[in-house]
Amino acid sequence: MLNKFERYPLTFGPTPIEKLDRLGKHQGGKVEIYAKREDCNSGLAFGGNKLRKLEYIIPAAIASKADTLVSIGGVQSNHTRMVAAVAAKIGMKCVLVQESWVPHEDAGYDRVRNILLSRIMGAEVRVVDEGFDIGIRGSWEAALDEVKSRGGRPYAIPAGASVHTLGGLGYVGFAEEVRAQEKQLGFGFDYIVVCTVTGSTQAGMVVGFARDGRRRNVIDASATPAQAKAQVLKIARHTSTLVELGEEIDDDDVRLLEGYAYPSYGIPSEETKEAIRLCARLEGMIIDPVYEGKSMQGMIDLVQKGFFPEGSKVLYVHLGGVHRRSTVTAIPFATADLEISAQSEHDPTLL
Ligand code: 5PA
Repeated sequence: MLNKFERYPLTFGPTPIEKLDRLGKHQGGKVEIYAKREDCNSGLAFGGNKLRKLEYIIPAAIASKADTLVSIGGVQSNHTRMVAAVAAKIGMKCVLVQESWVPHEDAGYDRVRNILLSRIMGAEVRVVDEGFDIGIRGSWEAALDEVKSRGGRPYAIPAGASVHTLGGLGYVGFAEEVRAQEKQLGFGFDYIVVCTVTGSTQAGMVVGFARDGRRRNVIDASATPAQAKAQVLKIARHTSTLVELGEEIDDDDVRLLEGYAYPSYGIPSEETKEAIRLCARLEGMIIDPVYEGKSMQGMIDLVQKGFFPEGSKVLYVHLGGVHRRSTVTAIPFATADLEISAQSEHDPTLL
């Protein structure tokens, strides 16, 4: 489905699928659990899901003769870390807008882990006050304008590389890769469990797997599931046209389980922390408290509830994510952060 699109390689190649035998047995042994290790996909700054998306976006950035990649995320965004790494690798400058997506009290929060790595990789980092939102943001548009006013040539990459017109392609490729691996393995997966926030990972999978008609389960970690679902559908429909899928994407194709994002984006519940410990102790596999901890918690809960029929093969997708909270405090859910901002009308690369 992707042959006609240019791809700039940023990853090692197909990611491994590993059986999580001890976790499966610990959960009662009725289903088989496997992990697709997107966290091990590249040598670029610890890798992760953004690279598959950026592989299809970077050729457009290069063709536009840009000299600066401009992107946005929370203070501890994995995505902005990946954009900084890619900019370094291809020899462009990088400006990152880091918003206050997660309430935090630890003094070093804006100086360590992901944001530190982005600075080390040479990105110009701006920390701003805005709260969580997966849409298009004024602070990001202001950063683009500023690069222009300095005489630079910015290339805009939206949050999570999601509402970029090519943002869904990477995970269409993921689906094709899994299909090829299933052939080698001699069996297919009945369910895929993955975490969604800005949506193009899930959207790409929805399109890539559409022809199989198999059920895929996706765990919301955004805590704004209505907005996330709408964004996944929009990206999936756009991407299905791009790749000439020839099939409609229905509302029902996007299955987003809302029960695990509590208490809010970025804050793990006790159950999320328990899932992280379990996975670490049984498998030595490290997952983070913002994204994969929640999808792991969701998968474990679904196994316990008997949601997956006995004998099912479940593929858990580990999308990467650097462990990023040293302390965790229970902080009330701030509804003021949930306003949906207007979409940009100016940039033709945005959906
Ligand atoms: C992220 C996203 P999508 O945004 O494509 O739905 O992916 C969710 C996701 N796992 C899952 C990890 C480790 C992720 O980093 N991260 C964002 C970021 O700014 O890092 C886009 C939110």
